[in-house]
Amino acid sequence: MRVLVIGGDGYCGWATALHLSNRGHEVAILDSLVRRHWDNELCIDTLTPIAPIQTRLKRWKDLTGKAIDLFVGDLCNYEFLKNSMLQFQPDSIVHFGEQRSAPFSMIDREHAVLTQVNNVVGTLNLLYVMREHFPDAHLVKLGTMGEYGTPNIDIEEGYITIEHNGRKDTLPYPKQPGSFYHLSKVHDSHNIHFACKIWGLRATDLNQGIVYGVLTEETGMDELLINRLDYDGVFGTALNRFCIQAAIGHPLTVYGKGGQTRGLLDIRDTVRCIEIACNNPAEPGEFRVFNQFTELFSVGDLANMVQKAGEALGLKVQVDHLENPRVEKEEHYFNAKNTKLLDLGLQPHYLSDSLLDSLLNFAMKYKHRVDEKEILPKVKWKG
Ligand code: NAD
Ligand code: USQ
Repeated sequence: MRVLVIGGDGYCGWATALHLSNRGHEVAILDSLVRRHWDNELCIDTLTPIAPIQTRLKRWKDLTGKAIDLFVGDLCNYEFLKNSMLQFQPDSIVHFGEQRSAPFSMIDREHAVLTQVNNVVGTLNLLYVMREHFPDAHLVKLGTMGEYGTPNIDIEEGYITIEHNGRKDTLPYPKQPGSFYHLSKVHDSHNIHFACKIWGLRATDLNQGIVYGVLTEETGMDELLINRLDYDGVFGTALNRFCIQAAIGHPLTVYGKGGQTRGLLDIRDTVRCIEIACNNPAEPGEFRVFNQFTELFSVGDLANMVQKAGEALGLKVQVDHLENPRVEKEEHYFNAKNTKLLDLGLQPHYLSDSLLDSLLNFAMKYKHRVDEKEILPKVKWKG
């Protein structure tokens, strides 16, 4: 299969591009490298020293003999996108290419607008290229569990059957996102759903939970293939951040009470879920939604697990409860379904002592690169 990985220089995209290439697919990466630019603007850097994309790809080719094509440019540039896709002729398009940080989208008006324009316009351009030139291709779009928010009822996979005044229908599950970033994903979902309905496109929206970990079979092959691992208060996510905080002796930064519960998954499962979605395409006209996570944890649970694993390695780990910079429920019901990917064969890597151990050891290896000033959150939802 020919798979175009949009956003293939990023955390999930890089691991996925290599995994698909290793599994024998013809892979191309399309990326504007804007994430590296945002890091520079914010004066932050990944824990790990990531090589330039061209160096990464050359190393991959030298190691495995497998070539990955590269298209450097912006998804929001329609001509560039169209020409790249006409050149590559994808069967599947895996779309990771968005601004993905909730705090980044809440910095100020400019960052909210940038996030929504970048994400919504990029996805809309892609839908139009598909309609004009690739009506049979399968779009595998990265959504987020945060589209649903934290309702007081079970979360289904995309749709819910409702009975109202004696009539019954299956409708899109209600969305209550918690940041302008998460809202951009909801807007994308609506646009993709509509495009499937009117043009007969086929799409899978993967409502992914928080990804943790850094090593996959492929990115671990060589230091030049190393993946990014964000720890800063803007792009760093909960469990990854806690491991790096533990490694440098910084108190773990639980926001508020810590009862915020989310779906999480290992990056080794992210790459596998994408492969499963590509291998089992949606039907023409179908807008299919999978919830892509393997376990539910509260932020407080995650901090306690890292504390325990860190202490077993001889680290002294303190858990702090900071004033919550976000507006979100800190204690709530959360029960989300996630059976569709399991039914298609996903065999999860559950969070284990050995994974925490390896992530903590990894963090300790690169801890000299940590800028402690970037750990505490600086962006507040209420400004
Ligand atoms: P990332 O920032 O590491 O990677 C995103 C990549 O997309 C970057 O390389 C960036 O340069 C590129 N990009 C952004 N806008 C672009 C544009 N307009 N044109 C071309 N390239 C563009 O992010 P990630 O953590 O790999 O996340 C990838 C996707 O997965 C996002 O859509 C995100 O919403 C989703 N997701 C991520 C997580 C997570 O925990 N990291 C969890 C759930 C969902
Ligand atoms: N949190 C802390 N301490 C921290 C960091 C986060 O308590 O140091 C809390 C947050 O307040 C929040 C939860 O942990 O309640 C998750 O925050 P996060 O920064 O780990 O994740 P989030 O902002 O939700 O975004 C991340 C990715 C995003 C993806 C989303 C999946 O950046 O791209 O869409 O996870 S989900 O959370 O399921 O929507």
